[in-house]
Amino acid sequence: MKKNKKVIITCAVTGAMHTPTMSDALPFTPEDIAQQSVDAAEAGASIIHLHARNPETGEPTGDPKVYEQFLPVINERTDAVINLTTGGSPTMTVEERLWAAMEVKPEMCSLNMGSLNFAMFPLADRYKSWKYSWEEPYVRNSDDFIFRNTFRDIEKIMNIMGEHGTKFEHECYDVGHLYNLAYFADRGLIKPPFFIQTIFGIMGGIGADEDNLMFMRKTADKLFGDDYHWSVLAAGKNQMPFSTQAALMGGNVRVGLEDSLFIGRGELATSNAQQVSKIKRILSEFSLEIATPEEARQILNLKG
Ligand code: KMH
Ligand code: ZN
Repeated sequence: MKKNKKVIITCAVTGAMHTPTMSDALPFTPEDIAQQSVDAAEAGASIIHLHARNPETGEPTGDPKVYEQFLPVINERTDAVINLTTGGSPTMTVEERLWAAMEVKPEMCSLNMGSLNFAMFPLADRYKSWKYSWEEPYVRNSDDFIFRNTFRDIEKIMNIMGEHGTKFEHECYDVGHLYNLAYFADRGLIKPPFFIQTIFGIMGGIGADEDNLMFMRKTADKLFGDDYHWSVLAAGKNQMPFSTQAALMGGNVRVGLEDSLFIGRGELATSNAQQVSKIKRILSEFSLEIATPEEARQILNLKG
C-alpha cells in the first residue's frame, strides 16, 4: 500500500440504497444533493461520490439530465473531485449504470469488482416504512437480488471509462474482488496505482470484523505491493470505527449517508457534512492531516 502523508476523505452523499423515508437528512433533490456536496467539501471531503435520484420520488436514476442539475453547482462552488457511480442501483442494467459517467467523463468513477447478493428490500416496499436500525442497517428480506458485476461487465466499464482517463474507485466487497482486480491488472487492461475501496458490513459481502480489515489489507498488499492506495468504508455502525482504524493504518476513508445514516449509536446524522466533520475531528486528534482536493489529485494522479 502507498502511504500518503495526508488522508483522503471521500464523501458518498446519497447512494441508491437508503430511501428518504429512512432519514430526513438524506438528500435526493438536485438542490439538496448539490448543497450537501458543497457542505461536505467545505467540511473536508476532497472526493464527492455521487448517484442521482428522481427529484420527485427519491428513486435512483441513471439519467445524465438529472446529474446535470447538480454537477455544475458542485463544480462551481467547490474544487472537489467528482466521482460518479457506475454501480447505480442493483436493479439497473450496466448500460443505465454507465450512462451518466459516459457523458460526464468525470475524474473518478466507481467500479464494482464482483457480483454479490446485496441486501435490499422488495421494490414494492421501497418507499414505505420498514425495519431500519443502528444494529441492522440493511434490511434482511432481500433474498432475491444480485448486484451483477460479471467479468464482462467490469471489462466494459474499465475499457469505456478508461478511455476517458477516468480513475476508478475499485469497490471490493470481499477478498475475491481483490483477486478479480489482480486478474485485470495481469491482463494489462488496467494500470496501477489503483485506488482500492475495501467495503465491510454490506450484507452479502465480507463482514465488519477487525480480522477481515487486516485480511483485506494483507491480501491487497500481497497482490499489489505498494502499487495501490487503500481506502475503507464500512456500513452503518461500523462506519466511523473502521474509517478511523484504516486511517491509523495509513489508509484513506469514505463516509457519507450512502454508507450510514447515523452519526452515533441510534442517532441519525443531520447531514453528510456532519459525518465528514466527525471523521476529520477524530483524525486530527491523532495528528493525521487531511488532503485537499488538489493534493488528492496529485496523490491519485487524476486527469484534473
Ligand atoms: N453503496 C456502496 C457500498 C457504487 O456506487 O458503485 C458501494 C458503492 C457502489 O458506492
Ligand atoms: Zn455509490
